[in-house]
Amino acid sequence: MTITEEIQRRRTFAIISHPDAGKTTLTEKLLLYGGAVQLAGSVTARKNQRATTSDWMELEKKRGISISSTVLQFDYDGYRLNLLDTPGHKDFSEDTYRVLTAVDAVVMVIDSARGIEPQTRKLFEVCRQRGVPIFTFMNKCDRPMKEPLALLDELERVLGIGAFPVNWPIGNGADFQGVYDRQTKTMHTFERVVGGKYRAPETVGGLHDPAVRGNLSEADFAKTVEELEMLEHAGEIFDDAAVLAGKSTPVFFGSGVNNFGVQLLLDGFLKHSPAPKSRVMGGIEIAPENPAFSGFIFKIQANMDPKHRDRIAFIRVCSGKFDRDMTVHHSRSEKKVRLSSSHKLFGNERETVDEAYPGDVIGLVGHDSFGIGDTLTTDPKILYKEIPRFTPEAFSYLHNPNTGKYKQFRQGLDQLLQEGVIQALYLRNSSIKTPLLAAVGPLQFEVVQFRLESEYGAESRLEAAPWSVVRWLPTDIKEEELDALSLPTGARLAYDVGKNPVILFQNEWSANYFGETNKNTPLSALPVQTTRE
Ligand SMILES: Nc1nc2c(ncn2[C@@H]2O[C@H](COP(=O)(O)OP(=O)(O)OP(=O)(O)O)[C@@H](O)[C@H]2O)c(=O)[nH]1
Ligand SMILES: [Mg+2]
Repeated sequence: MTITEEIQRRRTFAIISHPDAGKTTLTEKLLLYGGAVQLAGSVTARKNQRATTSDWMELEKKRGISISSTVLQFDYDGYRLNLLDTPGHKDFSEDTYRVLTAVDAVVMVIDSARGIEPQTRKLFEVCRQRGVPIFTFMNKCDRPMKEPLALLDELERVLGIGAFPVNWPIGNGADFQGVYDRQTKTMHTFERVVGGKYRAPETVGGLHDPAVRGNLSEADFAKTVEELEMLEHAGEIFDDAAVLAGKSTPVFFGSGVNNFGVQLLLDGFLKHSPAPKSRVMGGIEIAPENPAFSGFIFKIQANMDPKHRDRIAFIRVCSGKFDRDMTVHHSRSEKKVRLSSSHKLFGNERETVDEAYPGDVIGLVGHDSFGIGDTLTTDPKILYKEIPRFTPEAFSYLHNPNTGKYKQFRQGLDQLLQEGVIQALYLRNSSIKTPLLAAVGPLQFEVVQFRLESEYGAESRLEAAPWSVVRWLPTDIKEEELDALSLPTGARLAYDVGKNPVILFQNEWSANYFGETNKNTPLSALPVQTTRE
């Protein structure tokens, strides 16, 4: 296959939504229908223990929520898919936002009983800014759902995006039978299978075919026919250009847990979603066919495999071909590095990969100098600046109650810090050696504690810190100038890991007051990305 053919068959996408809409469940069902797993590990299989391929972390299985994004690569119907399941909770959104820089399209999952929820709206906004094409899956139609027309209207009204229903639900809640595919003009009715582990048996036929109608009541059938006529009457057609520009979203209905409509979503997505495109950086366009290999690291994760206890840097390949053992330029260290340990990923399973193409996400092991946002390339002129930065809003001290285990505590914390989901700050002129952790949301601290214990055998104790706002000072500020600053009550000076000075404030008001009264010392709400000596 030529490089162009390899690129054309790649589909790299993320599944996003508000917590609990069913992303992980849908991911598992896409794997089932994509032939990547034989049996879907159902979330509901055992009451409090879930077994899905993408929620592999101990705490995810226990809580039944996603904490960290997961990469799943598999082949289906001639395509190579790189699928990323993301966490919905806002405390973990930093990870989700980074994933959005690495994908070419998203599937937005909506709980049809709830409609557009706040976190979906935020994620949608990021996709729109990046111009990422969005495909919508109206999930949980097996529960009493909102009227399908009202859901479409919500997409248009709340998100301001055009919505094109590719298929339409037949029945609703307990009477949900399947969907009508408007493009092929066929009814697809499904049978429920226990736990949704296997593909749902499906009957396909024309709208008026009595064999396909299942248990649909006359009233429901009449309603479906009427709605379909209305849609036809509106005369809208599928507009590929508008979808690729992120101006219109194809809408699919179904139920992930019951496997209804999953195949139609998968096939529809593959048909209409884009292959990897050029990326623009600093006004220069880098086409995927560019002969130079290039990519950027968007995620780091330690201890994915308890057998190995190492850290993986996830890189999204953007141009050229990756060959194992190749030597590349590493942007952060400005050194040449040889990439010998490369893996394709499937949840927490990995397998050595010898080559990769634009669109692929691969895992690199054994490079402690790699950080989030770094570019790896054979052409040092290429430098990606894709990774967004975040302002922490939660602060807490992390104590080590067991001095005998200081080494495990420190090593564990350092490795988790490298993953970039928490930051450590150090108070200036303080004898306190306890790290002050900063994160987007407090749940992240619980994750750190749990992982320190389960992955490093280190106990820890959290202590609330009195600040809620952090601002970065100019990087060229001198120590004497820091001494001379007059801070509002309760505010403290501290340093981040790059030794950049910051001010911790008790609240927004106090930060604003400082800004007003110290016009010569501009503060930044976003972390600076330099390291001071
Ligand atoms: N009734 C019904 N329940 C569903 C459906 N899909 C998922 N669920 C349930 O919804 C709950 C949440 O599902 P998940 O797949 O974990 O949701 P998620 O979006 O991945 O959640 P986070 O990753 O934590 O944001 C689970 O209890 C699922 O069994 C569906 O089609 N119908
Ligand atoms: Mg999930």
